[in-house]
Amino acid sequence: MPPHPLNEEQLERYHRDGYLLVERMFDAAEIDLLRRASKEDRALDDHAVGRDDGEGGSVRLSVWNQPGAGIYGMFARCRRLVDAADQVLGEEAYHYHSKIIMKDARVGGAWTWHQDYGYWYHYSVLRPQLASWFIAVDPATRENGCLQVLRGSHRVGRLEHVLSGDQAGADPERVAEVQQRHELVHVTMEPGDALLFHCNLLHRSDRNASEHPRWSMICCYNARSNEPYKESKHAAYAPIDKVDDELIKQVGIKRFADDESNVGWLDIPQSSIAKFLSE
Ligand SMILES: O=C(O)CCC(=O)C(=O)O
Repeated sequence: MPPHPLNEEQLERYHRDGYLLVERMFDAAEIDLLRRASKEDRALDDHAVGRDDGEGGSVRLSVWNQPGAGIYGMFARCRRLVDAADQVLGEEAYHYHSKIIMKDARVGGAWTWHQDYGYWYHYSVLRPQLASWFIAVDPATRENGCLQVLRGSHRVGRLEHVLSGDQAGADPERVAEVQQRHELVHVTMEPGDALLFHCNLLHRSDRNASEHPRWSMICCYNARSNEPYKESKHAAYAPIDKVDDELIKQVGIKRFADDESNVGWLDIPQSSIAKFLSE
């Protein structure tokens, strides 16, 4: 039985609200290592895909399917995150994919209201039994486009997603109704804070018009029994080789690994969902 990092009250909040914010999930040394590694990482930059927001902004993101043995893998595989994912999914969680969102100062684009499962449904995943950890690498403020969520909106179930420019967003008519009934929360975060959220939670963010970058890492987990029923964009089941939390510092300090090369970068636009929506 894995340890249970989340207590009853936290679990209850996650299931009620569709998200749980854990402050200082990672300490200053850990998150500094992630920040330095990601900002100096040529491979991350080389594999970044730009996504226009249709409002003049653009956000860069790099996505990969295998957690790897470098510092990104240490975050995605650390017990703190994975044991909590096991808990909220109610069974063994596996790594579905990870990404770094590079929401740069002044130009970092907005995200429209969407549910992750609005996308992942189209990648042959049967049930909305997935969750993601959003880790703040930089401070996330209202000014630099922090994540916004509609509290409890995961309970409305999967909405249809429609294409608008490069982005697929949840059906605006439904979103307007959900907004009347569910509180809008701006999730401001300090570096090292982490937000665990349900794959049907409606979320968005504003353009980063500030002078401050808002980078984050998102690790997505699926339930073992819910792996895609056929080969798809993101990973099929493979057990996570969990690592002790101390390894983040050990690997991070050893550094800025040259061993991230085989993580299965996805150099394709996020909007590949367009393929499904236009059919
Ligand atoms: O970084 C953000 O503001 C939103 C990212 C997001 O919603 C996603 O990657 O699905």
